[in-house]
Amino acid sequence: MKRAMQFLSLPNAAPAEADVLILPVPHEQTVTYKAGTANGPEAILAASEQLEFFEEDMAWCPLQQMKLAVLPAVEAVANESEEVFHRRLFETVEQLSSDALLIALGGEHSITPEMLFARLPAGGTVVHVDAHADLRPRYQGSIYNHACPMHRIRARGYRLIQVGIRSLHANEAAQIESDDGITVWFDRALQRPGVWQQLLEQLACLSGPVWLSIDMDGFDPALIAGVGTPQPGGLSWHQGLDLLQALTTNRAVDLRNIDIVELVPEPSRVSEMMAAKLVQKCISYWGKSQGFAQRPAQGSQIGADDE
Ligand SMILES: [Mn+2]
Repeated sequence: MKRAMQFLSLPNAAPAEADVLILPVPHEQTVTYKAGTANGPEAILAASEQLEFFEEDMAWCPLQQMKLAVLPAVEAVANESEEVFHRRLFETVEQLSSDALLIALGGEHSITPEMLFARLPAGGTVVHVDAHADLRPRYQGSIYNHACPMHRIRARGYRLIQVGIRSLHANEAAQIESDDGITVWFDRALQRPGVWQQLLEQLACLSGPVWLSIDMDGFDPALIAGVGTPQPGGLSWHQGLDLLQALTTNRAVDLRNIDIVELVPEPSRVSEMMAAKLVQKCISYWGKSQGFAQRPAQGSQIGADDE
């Protein structure tokens, strides 16, 4: 039996008591270019062993105050249909504590809709970082293809803010043009002076429940080669953190759900390290915004060897 997966090598808290839940979803069914995203969650968690407990931007050790649990992975079983797998993912996520910050690790991007429908049934906004619009109604015969999640999400009425887009079908471009519920920040425009700031201002004005869905190919592949469908251009590391900070410092936003998907481990291990560090930033920025720094030191790190 495989040993339980951990973040920062720390013991897992009881899920009911955890402030942060990490859910590995090593799902890979509809990959179209580079394979390997099924190995993403394990590689990200393994890379996290190399991170410091101290998070330098917020200047604290978030897991001194916060409890974290890595949950058992949700994986497809043999001969299971896509529909049954996604139903099972919905049911698993629906049972998780709604107070905790959920960080789901993919796996391919097709995992996002059911988790969102389970966690935010009353609606909300999806901030979607990606090279691709992912608005196809179906692809290669399936609505569960990794090219389709944002179509499924938009069809249920969630508002979409897409960031870093630089590859899409003409029909997706037409939908974006005609649909007031979708705001797209195309990558080429976003990298011009002033436009990035306009995006941050939009995020600072958001309110209500927000789901942050990060396809790692939204970042520049020069930084992160380990993605299934790389595209030139893309966000810098610091832009990614600016975006996360804009959402976590906005008190009108309830950001309790993040997915980080489409990572494909690669020999240099830079890609999985970047994803692991992004998980740590999510925990730190969110935890700081929730006032955990003022709470007693009873987090997952207590008792762990810090040398
Ligand atoms: Mn993508």
